[in-house]
Amino acid sequence: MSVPVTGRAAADAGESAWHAAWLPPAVFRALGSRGVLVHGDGPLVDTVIDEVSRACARYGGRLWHGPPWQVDADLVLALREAGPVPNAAAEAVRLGATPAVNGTGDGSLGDEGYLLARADGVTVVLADAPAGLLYGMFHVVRLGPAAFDDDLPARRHRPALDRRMLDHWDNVAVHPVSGQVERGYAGGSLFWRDGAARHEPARLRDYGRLLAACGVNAICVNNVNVHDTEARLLTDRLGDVAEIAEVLRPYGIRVHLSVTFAAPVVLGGLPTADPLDERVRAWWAAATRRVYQRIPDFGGYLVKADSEGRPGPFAYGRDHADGANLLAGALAPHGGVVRWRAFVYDHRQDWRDRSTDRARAAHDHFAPLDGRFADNVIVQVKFGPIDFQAREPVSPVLAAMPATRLAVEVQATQEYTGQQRHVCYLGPWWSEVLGFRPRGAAGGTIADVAAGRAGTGGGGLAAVANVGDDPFWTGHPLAQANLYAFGRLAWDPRLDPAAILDEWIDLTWVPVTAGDPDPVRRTMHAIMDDSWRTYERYTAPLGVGFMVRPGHHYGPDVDGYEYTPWGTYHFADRDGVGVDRTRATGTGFTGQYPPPWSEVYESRERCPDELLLFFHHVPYRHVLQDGRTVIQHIYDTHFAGVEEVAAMRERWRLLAGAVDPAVHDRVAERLDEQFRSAVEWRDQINTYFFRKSGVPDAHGRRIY
Ligand code: GCW
Repeated sequence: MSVPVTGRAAADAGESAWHAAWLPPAVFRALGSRGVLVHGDGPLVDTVIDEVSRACARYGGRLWHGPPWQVDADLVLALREAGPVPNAAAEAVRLGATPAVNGTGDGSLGDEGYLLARADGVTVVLADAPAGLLYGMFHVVRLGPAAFDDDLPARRHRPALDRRMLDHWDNVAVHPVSGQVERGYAGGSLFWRDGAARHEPARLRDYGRLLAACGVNAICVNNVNVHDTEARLLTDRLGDVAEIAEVLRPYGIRVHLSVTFAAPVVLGGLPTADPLDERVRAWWAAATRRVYQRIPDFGGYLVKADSEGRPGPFAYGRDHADGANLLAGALAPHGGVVRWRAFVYDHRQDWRDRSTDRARAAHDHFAPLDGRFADNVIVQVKFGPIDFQAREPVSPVLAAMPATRLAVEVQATQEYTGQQRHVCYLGPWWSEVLGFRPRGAAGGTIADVAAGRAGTGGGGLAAVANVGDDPFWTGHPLAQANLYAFGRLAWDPRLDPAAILDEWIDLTWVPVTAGDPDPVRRTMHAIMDDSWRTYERYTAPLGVGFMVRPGHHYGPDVDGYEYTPWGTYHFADRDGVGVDRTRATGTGFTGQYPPPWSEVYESRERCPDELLLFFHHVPYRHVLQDGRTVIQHIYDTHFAGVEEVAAMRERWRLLAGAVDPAVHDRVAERLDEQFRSAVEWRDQINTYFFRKSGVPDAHGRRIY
């Protein structure tokens, strides 16, 4: 029998308390059993050498990095600038002389790109900068034995997005409401515990390695809600940030910090944080200079301002451009950026007031500011207009600011998608968002917006991290795939999410005995491929969103937010449900889109079914494009969603004995909870709408 297991970092690190996630030692077998020549120097090259030498020590290969060069290499990893490569095949590739790489060989590879080719029985990775060599090495690892096939095509690889960032919502001090990690479902923080830095470089190093292997190159180490203790990371606790930067630097990861806009007041003792005040400017300039003295490659600041009660420029009669440009000015001399979040709305709305629409808020605030932001400001926009729901339209802000660098923010931590108790593979959802064309078929994609214009670079992709000190990193072991997929989609948004899942499976679920890995692969796909849609089926219907329990946001509560100040309503009554966001009779939100979507969303008939209740209030017997009534669709999807979860659970049960028992137990326990929760969702949603509408299920199934 084949016995795939996840490897354990413990195998390398002695008594580590965490599993390896992807990259257990066994995935280095193909590379580690060969002759490998590394040509070039630098800190990141040292990381490559370290990886290769450990793999070779384990699997009997050889590593050369320096004379004498009597080298019989199967794999050459070389920096082009290091000069002639002491390997004829690789040198020919470097000179662009090998026919196989004509047309790919001498183009620019950038700071992170690489050329991967096969020539005369040698696999060659060439890069112009050390990060490219590291990414190229991980590519070879991903390919496994196929990296050494003679028909390996020669190709240049460069990331589509320059900035591929994880935002940790980790608090230094345990917050009375949000805890150690706000919206964290994977235990404590990797960086902080009970008010202090953890000082655990071994695990952080492993984390950096996982991130580099999927392409992440930036991280923010603290929550965007910056409380008192965390504010001081900018000043007297800066050493803790420098320590994290030190550990992650060998993996090409630049550290960023969330700062409070009120810092000049709360840390600097100034009477004001007014962005146009000279003393305030001077304070930020000096604080930022000190940051760069400690952390020369510091990435920049992340700011949540005038949002959900955080301080910001509004208090001084200034706008978001004034606020962002203040910090941009302090960062510019050092090459840093400010990432200014567009998640700004009125969280003290009166639910009786039908004229205020939370969906409109980010566009209302930010679109008029287009063109006013400094070059090193990135406006970071949540992918949807509300808040990381399992279904929302793409935010119209992303089509409204052509003169601004925009970053797209997604949420890997599963706040609204099952909190890492439910399987919900988000690759397909993010891929759909990134491939959306806000100006219609002839225009660019959201990924193009994140990539930015040539020359300036865009804001890239950011995800709220889903990782903690849990032994499986992400609480639910299968939620690791979301982290992996995030990095890979940020590198290449056109990748097929199912193919990404294959990569993750190959790199994580390694057979320890020769045997057929297919049952594991098939089961993973059967459980995960469609799991986001399954989650959507048994939760809030047809794009209406929320319906979660207030506060913690887990489990169903249809009216939980209906009479609150948060602006997330569904307006169900005896006749129908949904939010009228049309220009004709509603809040006018559809008008924030360019054509064709302004017209498509405005029309009840043309609006895609899955977003109908986001844009329209319709009668229960309204007939969808799929031919069913809204009410029957609600019943059908909720029954189907639960059945799908039951099938997932059964599939997983059959893998007992074929995967590491600790992983199997953890997933099984989570699937039990997912099933219980899905049943609760089904019964509450179906019962609620049956009681409101009085319309029975056409199939006579049990509704309470
Ligand atoms: O959805 C909300 C979350 C908050 C979060 C906020 C944000 C960090 O519930 O926990 O705060 O979004 O994105 O700023």
